[in-house]
Parts: sequence; structure tokens; C-alpha cells
Amino acid sequence: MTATTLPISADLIAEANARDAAALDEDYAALGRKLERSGIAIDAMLDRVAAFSVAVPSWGAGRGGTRFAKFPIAGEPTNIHEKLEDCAVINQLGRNTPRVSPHFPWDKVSDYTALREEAASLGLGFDAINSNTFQDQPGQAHSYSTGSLASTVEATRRQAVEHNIECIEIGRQLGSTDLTVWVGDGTNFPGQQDLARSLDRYLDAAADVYAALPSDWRMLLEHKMFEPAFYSTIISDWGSSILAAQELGPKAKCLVDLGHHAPNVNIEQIVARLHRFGKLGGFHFNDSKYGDDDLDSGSINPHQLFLVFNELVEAELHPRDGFAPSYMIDQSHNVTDPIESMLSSAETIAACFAKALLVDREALHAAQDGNDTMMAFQALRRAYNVDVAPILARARAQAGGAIDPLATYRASQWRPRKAQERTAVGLGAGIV
Ligand code: PSV
Ligand code: MN
Repeated sequence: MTATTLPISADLIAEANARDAAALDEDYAALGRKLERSGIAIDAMLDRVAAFSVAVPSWGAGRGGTRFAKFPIAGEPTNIHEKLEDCAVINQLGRNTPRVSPHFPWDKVSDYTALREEAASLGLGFDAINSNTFQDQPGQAHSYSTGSLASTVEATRRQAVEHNIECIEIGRQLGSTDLTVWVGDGTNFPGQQDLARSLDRYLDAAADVYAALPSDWRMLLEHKMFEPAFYSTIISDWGSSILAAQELGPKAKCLVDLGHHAPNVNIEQIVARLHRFGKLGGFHFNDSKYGDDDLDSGSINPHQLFLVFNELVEAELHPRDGFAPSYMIDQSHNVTDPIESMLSSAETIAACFAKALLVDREALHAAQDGNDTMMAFQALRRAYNVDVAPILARARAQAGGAIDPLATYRASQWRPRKAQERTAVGLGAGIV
């Protein structure tokens, strides 16, 4: 067993919590009385929230950018070791992000057993492995400019397959059991590639990756409507994703990134559909207003996030085919401190989960069956309107986290201290 040494002083957290404890006790008791009137035991809710977790992306620990510019901040992490440290801060204060999802080759090291131990010493484990065949790397034999798994060039497809197999091997050493595959393959011009044959190439190559999965692994297919390809993308929507997953086999599931849909698409319905066919594999949580904006989860449309969790709670009550979706944040923190964004996002995600748990399912189902539209809607609205913050804060505090994570984080002076120690990130552009 690896001994854990967490980055923030436990005394600092205890002092901050001591200041906030009385107010929390009051708020928790008041909410408990309110929920009790609806027959809900707040402590049971607390147990569910305490058991909830969402993974954070290693790349989310750094400042993101757009294709125009990136504005680094002092003290930003520059390698996987520093990223793990920052992720440990998030989990220590928030206590609901115990796993990190790495991206390769971005997070490449020479010794993955040591990396796993390093993470464990910070109280962290690893989540889904993300492969990267959307960028060329220095010294790479074949360019992905023609695509990767769907490339017209056989040697490039082979290289992309081999990279994914290498990711599985790395993941085995890190203790992961999921490989997330998102490819940027597509075209910018009508006629550039044959739309049918390019999908055949993708399916053939993806089958080679699938064949290399250990028996307890899943391959999560992440679809995305556009970008980097602006005319056609190979796995552009949930339809293409589920067809590919069905063709590949039972270990292939679909991953829903909230930003990867056409505007105004009913994402909660997609979630229900994927679950109906036993193909809901996981999520990349973020928010958007215009496209794949990668904004903080729930910052634009928290109601949508709640409706997604409402479907997930329904799905849990009616499980199909090993319902175990993986939850992960996938955001680009262009203007905030990534630690603060992920603390805030993880809290928003857990809040939407908690609100979905509060829905009076009996009342909802009765109203649905009786075609009482208004009461069905009100069953959702009543739960959505509840401020569940005291439950989340109590769950954090009882696990050793901070009642007020953002204030405690700022009080810790983590970023200014890291600014003294870490190498500055260079200027540049690039979406991560
Ligand atoms: C693609 O936009 C994506 O959502 C995929 O999950 C990638 O792995 C990630 O973003 C890279 O930033
Ligand atoms: Mn994503």
C-alpha cells in the first residue's frame, strides 16, 4: 500500500472548516427538515452524493486556449507529474475527483508503474486512457494529415492502430480499464474523400484496436460533429457512434461529450437512447453556447446537465447490459485557474446528480402515465429548484475536504507558490 501525502496542509483545511461548520450545520439541518416533508432522508442522500465521483482530465490541469491564442498563467503545470499534483489538490479539497484520465502521448513517461505509485501517493488513480491520433508528433513516421484510423494511407492506419494498442498497454500498467477513442478524421471539401469508404476504413482499423482489448476493458467511441474537419467528420454523431459500437462488439460503447452535438440537440434523449441499446459508455462533461466551446460544466446550461442526470438516474433504475457509465470532465480553461474551474465544475456535476436523485420518481411516472404534463414537469422542476449545496459541502467535509473549496484553495496560496517553483509555459495557441 502506498502512503499518501496530500498537497494542501490538513491544518489549513481544518481551520477553514472550523469557521464554516456552524453555518453548514444550520443549512444542512434546515434542508433536512425540508426534504423530510417530502419523505426524503437527507442522510441517505448524503451517502449517495459521498459515493459519487467524476474523473478529471490530465490536460484540463493546464490552461487551454483557442486556435488564436493561449494565455498561460504563472505556476501552470507543464508535465504529468505537476498535473497530478494539481489534480490531487482538486481531489483533496473537493473529494469527488479521485481519478485522472491521461492522454497519450501528452502524458508519456518511461515508467508507468512508478507513475501509478506516484498518483496513489497523492490519493489518485487513473481513469480512461485517451489516445491521440489527431496531431503529429516529432519524428512520427506517417502524418495524420490524411486522417488516422480512417486514413486513405494504409501505413498511417496501421500506425494509428498501433498507437491505440500501445495506449491499452500503458493503461494496463496504470490500472485503467477503458480506452477512449476520439479521432479528428474527416474532410473539409465535398468530394475530398468517399464518405462510405472512409467509414469502412475506420471500422476495419477500429476492429483491430477492439481485438487487442483485454477481456475486462471497454472501448469508448467519442463522436464529434465538426472540428478539426469542417465538412464531414467520420464519427460525427451518436448515430454513427452507436452503429460503429454495435458493429465492433459488446465491449465497444459510446461516449457523450456534451459539446459535440449540433446546436440545440436534445442530449438527454440521446443518453436515454444509448442506454436503451446498452451502449452508453461514458461522458465528457463541459458546456457550450455556440459549438464545442469546452466551457465549464453547467456554466451556460445547468438545466440540461440536470436533465442528463435525470436520465441517468432513470437508467440506473432500469439497468441494461452492465450500466456503468464513466464520468469525466473535459473542458478547456482559457480564462480561469484550471484548479478553480475543476473544483467548481465537479461541484456542479455532483449537484445535478443530487438534484436528479431528489426527483419524486413515483409522482413523475404517475403523471407521465396519466398524461398530466404539468405535474410531470413539476416533478422535475421541484427537484431542480432545491439548493443541494449543504449536502455537497457535508459530503466533502466528512471525507476530509473543504466546506468552501475555492476559498480554501485561495487561502492555500497554491498557485503563487507553484509560480515560484515551476517552469513557465511558453506562449502559443492550441485547443486542449
Ligand atoms: C475532442 O474535442 C475532445 O473532446 C476529445 O475528448 C479529445 O481527447 C480532447 O477533446 C482533447 O482536448
Ligand atoms: Mn471530449
